[in-house]
Amino acid sequence: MKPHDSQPSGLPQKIPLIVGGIFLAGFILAILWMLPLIRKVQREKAQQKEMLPTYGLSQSGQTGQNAPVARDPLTLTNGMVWIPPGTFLRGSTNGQVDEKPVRELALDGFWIDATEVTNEQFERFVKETGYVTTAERKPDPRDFPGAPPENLVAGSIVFSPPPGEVPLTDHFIWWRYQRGANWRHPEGPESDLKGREQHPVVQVSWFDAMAFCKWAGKRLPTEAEWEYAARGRLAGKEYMWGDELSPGGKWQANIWQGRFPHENLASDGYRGTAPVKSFPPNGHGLFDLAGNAWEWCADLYLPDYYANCPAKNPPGPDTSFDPNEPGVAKRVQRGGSFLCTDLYCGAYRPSTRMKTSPDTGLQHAGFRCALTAPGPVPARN
Ligand SMILES: [Ca+2]
Repeated sequence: MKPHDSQPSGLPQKIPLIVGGIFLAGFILAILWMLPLIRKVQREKAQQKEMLPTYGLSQSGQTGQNAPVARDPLTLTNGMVWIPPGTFLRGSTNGQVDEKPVRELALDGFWIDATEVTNEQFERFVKETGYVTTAERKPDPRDFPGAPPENLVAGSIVFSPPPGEVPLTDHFIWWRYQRGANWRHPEGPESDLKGREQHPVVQVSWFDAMAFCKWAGKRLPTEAEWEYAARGRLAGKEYMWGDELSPGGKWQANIWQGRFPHENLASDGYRGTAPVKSFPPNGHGLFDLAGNAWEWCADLYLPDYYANCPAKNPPGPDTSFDPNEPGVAKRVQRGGSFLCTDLYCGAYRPSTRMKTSPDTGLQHAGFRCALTAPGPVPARN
């Protein structure tokens, strides 16, 4: 045996070991990098599982300060409207890609609040339960690894219009995180709710909306229920009131007039939110589904859910994906707000879909409740 056969150079033999070592180190580093994200997703999943809607009236077995109050089922429908069972065409052929395909859905009957939940109603819930909303809590450092502690302050997102025209492609230009903004102080610590008792509550996360619903013995509407209710018996119309945005020059919803986001003409009478019922109801007698405040739905958001969902009582997908922000499980919001214009957003259309992280509060977003319960007893002749 030649010496060089028995004593080959060490390097070629070690190459697989070195490559393997580099790969292993990279893998470990990737796991370490991903760990906070994985933990956050796990926490959100656990939280969302805990907050799943209660379909029906049973509220037993809850303890603690956020326990729902036992209520007489007859009082639950106070201020609610019965939406009879039926079929409707969901989606739009001329909207965004996630509004397609248009499909006929069949829904059971259900109750839905005639208006958005108001500040006065939300205050009663907070007084009775001591509930603290997401925006009032200090952000968990585990959700924001690397963030300086001084930046981890309770707050929420407020509209911050620029002085002049800006490209409409970057919404970060007109939104900012405001320390101390929450449902009691929608625009920040200097603002309050005086005179806004009948305005929709805003700056509430999906979790806050779910907590309110539990307390009230209600639930959030599914996305299908919301659109069915919003269409108000009008099939295939562009808006909830017909095909014209402001028939006869009369505004039908609290939305934006002027050039967005710097010119707020308020020709509908309101620069921000309006008291609920300030605009005409739709065909079901429901107010402000279009505009005023966005409304949380129960569903997770999935852009292609319409193509694959059940045709009867679709409950929403069991997973979420937003191509614009992969990795964040989002919930659906509907109806647009006082910030929507035909030049931007346009979400006062009944088919427009929005998706938002469930822990996010916004100055223009609230909710209304739904309820599964028997319909009204027909009047005797
Ligand atoms: Ca609304």
